[in-house]
Amino acid sequence: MISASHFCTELSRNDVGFTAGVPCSFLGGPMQLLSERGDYVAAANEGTALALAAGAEIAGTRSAVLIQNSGLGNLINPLTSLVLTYELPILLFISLRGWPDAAKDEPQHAVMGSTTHGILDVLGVSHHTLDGTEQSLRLALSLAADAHSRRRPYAVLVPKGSVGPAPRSTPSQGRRVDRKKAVAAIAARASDSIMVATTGFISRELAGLADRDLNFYMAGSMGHASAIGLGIALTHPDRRVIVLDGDGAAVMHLGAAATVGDRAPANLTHVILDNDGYESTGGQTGTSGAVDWAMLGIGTGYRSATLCLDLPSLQTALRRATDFPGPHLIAVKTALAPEEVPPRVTALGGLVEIGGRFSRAVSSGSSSFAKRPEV
Ligand SMILES: Cc1ncc(C[n+]2csc(CCOP(=O)(O)OP(=O)(O)O)c2C)c(N)n1
Repeated sequence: MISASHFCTELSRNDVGFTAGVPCSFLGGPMQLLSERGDYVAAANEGTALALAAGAEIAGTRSAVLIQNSGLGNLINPLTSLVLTYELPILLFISLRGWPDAAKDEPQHAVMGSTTHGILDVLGVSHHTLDGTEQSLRLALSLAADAHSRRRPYAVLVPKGSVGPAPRSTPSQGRRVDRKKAVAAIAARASDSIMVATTGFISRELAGLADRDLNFYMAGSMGHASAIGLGIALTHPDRRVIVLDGDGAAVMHLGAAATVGDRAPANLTHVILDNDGYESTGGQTGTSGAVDWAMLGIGTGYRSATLCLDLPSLQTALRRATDFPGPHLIAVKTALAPEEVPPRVTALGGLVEIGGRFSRAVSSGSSSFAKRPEV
């Protein structure tokens, strides 16, 4: 395994002076060390990360992005129409979830795991896959240096376990709501509402605490929870829809808030659990720190927007969201909790089955509660 510190030293030796990215646990070690030394910008999404690197590169600083292959889709537009078009030789570190054996990873990584190499080939981006040795990193970076001299981007692919972790330091966050308690409080108010829960620990927490047929658990497609909820709310105006989002996911595709405001469905409540980090991938600092959710909600056309700092204010906001027409945005400050890892959604069954169960429950109008949350 290549240590995170060796990885960062090699970046410096290759004159990489600017990095940006979106976390993957496979690259968590270098991301943490690069952030600590001030050389890393947490980007809202992978396309933004690449555009940031492109800006720095155009302005004369050798640049790299660090992303998970699930975010390759977010990056392809600036890769093709900016980086390749303007011949910007950016270095791409892309983790390989779902590879080499998709069956050994979560199902949402299967398609991208088996196609990452091929997508890069089709786009004409050369790549090298690390084998966990320092020599493979050195070889990849010398191939990247050669590509740089030809003004071509270069991708270094990072399989599981090839780059080491760095000690995690959990910032002191003051008094915040426990994630489990927040999810339980929201589930307890759900009644016969449809719930859509975002990628990662938030879906997993909801599935573990209060599974029901009317819950749709996202496993991938990070950042699209509010758009999925909006699609359901618009096509089922007679049903209440609660979207359970994370701050990292909400900012990933923040533009969806404008679409919610534009369509303004009365039956939609969008709850954002804001822990100021990407808990699901190791608690890295995110990019939502400066967001004022209440102003954002009102500014994009939600009918109400509330920031909750404790459980009673969350419960009040949820009550109001039931009593008055929406769309409502409710943000809750929750605590990072590294020791609390909820069970995987796939413990309940296959994603196709869980999705099918949800569709049937929505169209039959029925809901069956397998578990009731305790508040
Ligand atoms: C497009 C994309 N990029 C990156 C990831 C990896 N990833 C999965 S969950 C997650 C963190 C989500 O953060 P947030 O929404 O704040 O929720 P939290 O994990 O803090 O509960 C990340 C980065 C992904 N699944 N998809």
